[in-house]
Amino acid sequence: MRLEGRVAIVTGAAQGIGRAIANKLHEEGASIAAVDLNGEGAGKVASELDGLAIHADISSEGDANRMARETLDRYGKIDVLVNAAAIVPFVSWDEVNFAYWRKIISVDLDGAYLVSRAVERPMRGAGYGRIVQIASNAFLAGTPNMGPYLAAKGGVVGLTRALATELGKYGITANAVAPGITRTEGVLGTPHAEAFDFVQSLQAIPRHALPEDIAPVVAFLASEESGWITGQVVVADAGHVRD
Ligand code: NAD
Ligand code: 4PL
Repeated sequence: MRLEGRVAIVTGAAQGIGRAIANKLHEEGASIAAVDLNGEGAGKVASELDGLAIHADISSEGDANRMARETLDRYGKIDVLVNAAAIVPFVSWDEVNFAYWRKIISVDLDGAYLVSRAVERPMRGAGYGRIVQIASNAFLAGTPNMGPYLAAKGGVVGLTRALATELGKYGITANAVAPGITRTEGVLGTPHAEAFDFVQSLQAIPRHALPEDIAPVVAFLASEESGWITGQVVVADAGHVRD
């Protein structure tokens, strides 16, 4: 129970990797604020975990600030932010236009900034915080059909380094977990679903990744005991990409 007495916000908690993270952090003792654009899905997860559901769009500054406020109203503090909400696109490069580029950047990068900023002030006041972004090994591998996503996730790595530098003096760490292709509702609903066997052939461990393979890595970085690690990206992909 590494998170006993802790309060954790998890964005993208309605399904997939975010949902597995919410479950894991709750299992470790944390109170959970489940945030999602899918309000019904967030409500279902929150009720399973006796947590707080927040229907919010992370790309909206007003929603991001309301997310922090509602969590503080209910639980009185924010110890952990895990930002797992994102659009995971499959789009050929020739189909990418500027409006689509902006859409992906606004959720996958601007959203990461907005939710981090929203929790920063209460964490600073408390002198403690753990911020964990979900990046992707696609940024390292240069995975096809995800152009704006690669750019956004690279930006998330830069944001993570900036947050670590700027907030370390307040007792706040910032890290990212970079999963490889993982069996989630989002990805299984796209042509990425056909890539699992190929990617498996590049992994050291020959099976498909599940959201439950990612959640324990996040739980460690969300815990007090990871306190000497900050500004890092932990790749969790069965050895697909190695730097
Ligand atoms: P998913 O599509 O299954 O779930 C994403 C969740 O985020 C959904 O519930 C969706 O409603 C929510 N969401 C989307 N836009 C939002 C917004 N603007 N505001 C609030 N909520 C929003 O995705 P997943 O595969 O579970 O991915 C979760 C995270 O893991 C993402 O950051 C993704 O980039 C990352 N990731 C996924 C994979 C993979 O292969 N599944 C690999 C590497 C990284
Ligand atoms: C290797 O982040 O990292 C497909 C879909 N393949 O979302 C990802 C790889 C996908 C990835 C990702």
